[in-house]
Amino acid sequence: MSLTSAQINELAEFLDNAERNRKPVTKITDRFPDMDWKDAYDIQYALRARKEAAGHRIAGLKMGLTSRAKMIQMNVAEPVYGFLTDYGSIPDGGDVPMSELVQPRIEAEIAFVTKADLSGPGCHIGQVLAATDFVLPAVEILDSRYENFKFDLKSVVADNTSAARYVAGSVGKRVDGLDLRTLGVVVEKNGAIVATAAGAAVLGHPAASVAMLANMLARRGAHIPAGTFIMTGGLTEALAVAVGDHIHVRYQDLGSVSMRFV
Ligand code: OOG
Ligand code: MG
Repeated sequence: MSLTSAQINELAEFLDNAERNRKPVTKITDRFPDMDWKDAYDIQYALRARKEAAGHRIAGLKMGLTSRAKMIQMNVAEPVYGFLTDYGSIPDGGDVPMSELVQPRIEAEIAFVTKADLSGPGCHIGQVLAATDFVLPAVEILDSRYENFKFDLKSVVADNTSAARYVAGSVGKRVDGLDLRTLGVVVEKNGAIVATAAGAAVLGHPAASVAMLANMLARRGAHIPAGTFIMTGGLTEALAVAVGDHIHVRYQDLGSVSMRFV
């Protein structure tokens, strides 16, 4: 089935309101069980247009559900992409106000910043590494607009893949001397280690996630422009956080990223 453009816009407004009013809703496929993949991304693009019309800027792109840990946790089997907003950015070491969020979860990721355009189809790791300016450590703070993070893949695509906040670290490294597959990551919550992972957890190599993004964008006639900040997806499963929690993620070769939930 294909939704009408009136339905696409109505669903984008519905999800935008859920975010702005911090009122979680039930997944939209309950109401539109026959919506297709194009409908799901059409809703996400309509949501993105609403944000821009409201004066927000798009600050980057994200891939999600790129690791087995995340696929198992969310019971889905395919990666998805979404966008990052300017108001979602939290400085490294900064405070994350819980009053603005409903049910945040954090995940450690590796982010890329590109220096050349990347286009699919057929985009591969070699092209991604050649087009990478530097990589950064990053933490995504998800906040699903669906009650208790209960969704299917189409619903979460429409909801901009639960994107809410993100923190990028400040140590940018060129990829030449790095083996991103074996790069280790240690997640600490209030001083205790709560998760560990290596870069290969994301599709065997985080650059494969960027290549997949270029190939997915190509289906809509879009590409990744030079200078894009891209989060490649959670390396570990997402961890719930509460007021007072301090998160500190250590990255081999890339320094660390931290934040406090207030
Ligand atoms: C969907 C977003 C997943 C990631 O890094 O895997 C994501 C969700 O789990 O709510 O951003
Ligand atoms: Mg993520």
